[in-house]
Amino acid sequence: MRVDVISIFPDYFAPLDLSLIGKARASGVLDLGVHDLRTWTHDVHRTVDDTPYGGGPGMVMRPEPWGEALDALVPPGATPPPRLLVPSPVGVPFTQALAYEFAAEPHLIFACGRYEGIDQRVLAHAETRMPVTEVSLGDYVLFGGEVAVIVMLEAITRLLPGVLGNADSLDEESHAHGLLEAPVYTKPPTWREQDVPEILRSGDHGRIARWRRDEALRRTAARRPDMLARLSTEQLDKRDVAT
Ligand code: 6GU
Repeated sequence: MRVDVISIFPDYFAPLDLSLIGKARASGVLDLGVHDLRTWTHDVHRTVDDTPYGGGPGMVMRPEPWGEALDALVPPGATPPPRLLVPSPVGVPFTQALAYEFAAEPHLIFACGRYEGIDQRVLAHAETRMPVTEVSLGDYVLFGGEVAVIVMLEAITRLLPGVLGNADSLDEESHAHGLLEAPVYTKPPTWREQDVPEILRSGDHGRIARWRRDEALRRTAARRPDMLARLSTEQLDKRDVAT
C-alpha cells in the first residue's frame, strides 16, 4: 500500500521507522512518503496560513500550497484515484470498520491541518478528483492532524497482509466482534496474592471460550453500553441472553 502524508511538521513522523510499522516499511508492505507542505510555497516566508474570512480567532491554512501538493502527489489518471483523508475534529469517527476500509485501498493521502483547519475549497476541489473523507479520532481537540495520522496508520498497517505474525490475533481482539475483549493473564499463576482465574488453567476450551465471552459482555456493558446496544441478533448467541 502507498501512503503519502503532507504536514508542516514532517519530523512528527520519525517514530514510523520503529517497531512493526518500521518493519512493514522495510519489507515493502507499506510504502510511506512524508512531505513538508512548505515545499509547495513560493514566498520567502514559506507562508501556509492566513486570517479567517468572517473573523474569529486563529489562522486558517491557505489553499494554494495544498492545491499544488495534491497536484504533485495524485498520479494523473490513476484508477482508482487515491483516497484523501483529512484528520479533523469535525470528521466522521474513526473506527475499526474504517481501518479495514482504508487498509483495502492501494493509495491513501493524509492531509494534516494545523491551526483552525484547511480552507474548505481544498477539500471541495479534491473531491472532483478523488474520494475525500474527514476523519476524527474522538470528541476532543488536538493541535493538528499529525498524531491522528500516526494513530490511524498504526490501526491500518496492522491489518495489511503479512504484518501480524498470527492472523488469529485480528479475529480475537477488541472490536473484532463488536465487543471489548476479555481480560488476559500469564504466568505466574499467583502474583501478590491474586490467582489467575481457575477456569483459564482448566484446559476445558469450551468453558474457557464461554468465560471469555461472558467477561467480554460484562466489560462491554459496563464501559461501552453504546456498543452493546449496537450488537445485532446475529452477533449474540442464545446463551448470551441469560448473562
Ligand atoms: Cl483527527 N484532528 C484534530 N486536530 N483534532 C482531533 C482529531 C483529529 N480527532 C479528535 N480531535
